Amino acid sequence: MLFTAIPDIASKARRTITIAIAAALGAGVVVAVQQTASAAEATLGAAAAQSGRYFGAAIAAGRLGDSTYVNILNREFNSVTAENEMKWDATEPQRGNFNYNNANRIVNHAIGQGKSIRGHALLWHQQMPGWAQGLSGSDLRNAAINHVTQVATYFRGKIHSWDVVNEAFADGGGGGRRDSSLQRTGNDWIEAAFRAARAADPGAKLCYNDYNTDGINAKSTGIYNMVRDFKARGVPIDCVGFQSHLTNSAPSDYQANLQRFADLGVDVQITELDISGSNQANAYAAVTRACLNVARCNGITVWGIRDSDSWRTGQNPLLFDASGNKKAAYTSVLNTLNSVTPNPSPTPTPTPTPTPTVTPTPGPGGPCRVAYTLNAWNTGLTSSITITNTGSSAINGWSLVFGLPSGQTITSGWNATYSPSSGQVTARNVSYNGSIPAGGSVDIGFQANHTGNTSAPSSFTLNGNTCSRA
Ligand code: 9MR
Repeated sequence: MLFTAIPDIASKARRTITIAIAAALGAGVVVAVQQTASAAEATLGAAAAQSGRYFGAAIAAGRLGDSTYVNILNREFNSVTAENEMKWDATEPQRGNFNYNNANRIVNHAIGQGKSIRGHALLWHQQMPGWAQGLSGSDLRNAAINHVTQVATYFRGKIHSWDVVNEAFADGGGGGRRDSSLQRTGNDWIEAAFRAARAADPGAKLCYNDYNTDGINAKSTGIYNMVRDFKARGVPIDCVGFQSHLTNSAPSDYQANLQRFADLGVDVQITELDISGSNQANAYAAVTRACLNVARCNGITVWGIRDSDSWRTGQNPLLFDASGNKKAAYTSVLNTLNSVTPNPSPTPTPTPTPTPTVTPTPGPGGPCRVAYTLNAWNTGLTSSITITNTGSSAINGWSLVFGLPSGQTITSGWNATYSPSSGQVTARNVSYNGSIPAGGSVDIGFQANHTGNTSAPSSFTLNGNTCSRA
């Protein structure tokens, strides 16, 4: 088996390609390779995984008893976000008293179904608990940073990306910060939150998330300038979330806006997509296409499953109707996701090679370092792996080989394909992270079942070179 974001996705594509290649060779033609390379996947998650991306939904713990809802969730999505259950008011209702019951209902469901989890949101000026609303100055700052540390530590290893700070920029033309009690603790509150989150969960991507930032405008430019400044000063930020609560269409410069952030060296994610209006299906396709066109766009999350689950009451902005039927917008998203060529792209050739070979790039002392963090519970575990290129030249195309300890079986993964699911595993780059500049790093990870042995692999080999361990 070969795993990308959820199990059997890439394996199906690979199987199809292999069969097609055999057929093509037998028939003396090769054109079938190209046709089957874009074989249609039947669900949003599987279709997105063809290019190493996720397709997620915001879900509510309170709806997990609704079988129509859960059937769609289990079938279609390979990432989930808690719509409200990981927010400050939900997780720390009294100061220092943490309650993860509802968040864990979502986390456990996701893990049980082999789905990855997007964390939302560590700090936001809304949905602060009453006790925190009454604080200011250093008292609030300390409470906020403690909250980040506690929550990110509790979920360490289970979250692929965290919205560390949500909606801190003002609407309107100024491009500056929004006034809030958090902002009044000092302009550095955002970077303090990111540093605390990194220390608590080094394996999660750390995102800034906001709305009305979907085109190039004063607000998105204010955020752009913050990200550029953070990158220049080494503040740990990995991604920017574009909520994309849209009406009728995406801004014409939607893709260009994503790309300018990506060009700063961060990933971009569509985090709360919903679109109302009569042009809905086209607009959904345009947003999906834009993400596919930006190599650093990791995935898309829609903000709810059925129209009846949406916070935009009466606007029907989602992909399924109130009865759980697929809408035209669903089909347009699925078709757009399926229009990509799976990665790695098979090239039509008279002697096709189904498995791409990676040329080892040996160097003195090994050109790589691996940091491996592991978080285990009863029968499951999550591993986060940071691969650093310690050589003096860029690595273009990589595969990381490691022996998974006995009893461990990979069920899902992110930012790489994993094959096979146990024993000697090879993790290969996906389309957007194949190139690691000298000194650069990529973060990958996976979830696995275990039968009691929760040890880490003892060694890692990148393109034939044994890596040092961080
Ligand atoms: O969808 C969420 C809704 O159930 C809550 O009542 C609301 C509270 O403010 O938050 C909604 O989600 C918001 C998200 O957390 C941040 N971006 C805007 C979303 C829609 O309001």
